[in-house]
Amino acid sequence: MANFVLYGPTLSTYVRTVRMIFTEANAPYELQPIDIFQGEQSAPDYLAKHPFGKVPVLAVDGDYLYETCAIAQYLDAAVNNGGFTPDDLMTQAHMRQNHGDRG
Ligand SMILES: N[C@@H](CCC(=O)N[C@@H](CS)C(=O)NCC(=O)O)C(=O)O
Repeated sequence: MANFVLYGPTLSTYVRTVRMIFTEANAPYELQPIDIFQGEQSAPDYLAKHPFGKVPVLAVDGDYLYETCAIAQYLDAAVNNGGFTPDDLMTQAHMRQNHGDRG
């Protein structure tokens, strides 16, 4: 299995979405807290991982993914054989629709 590092604070609902997938799939990962109240997401080394300075970021064997929906879709396939993704296309679309960005 790949080496996963999740960047972000545990108080973030977006970060929690990704943590729930790891937990439900019983897949190991490392959590790297990012203090968004101290502006750590705006540091140059973090912006190299996420050009818009948001959390979460998922590192997969040193390659970086951002946007929770993209991370969730990748992770479900990578560690859970797509078990969290409905077979029905319309249901899939509603699942992704409900995760739309509100901020
Ligand atoms: N569209 C992004 C939204 C992520 C997002 O808004 N994260 C918030 C924390 S919950 C954040 O990074 N806030 C810090 C900031 O905006 O500087 C995603 O789906 O990952």
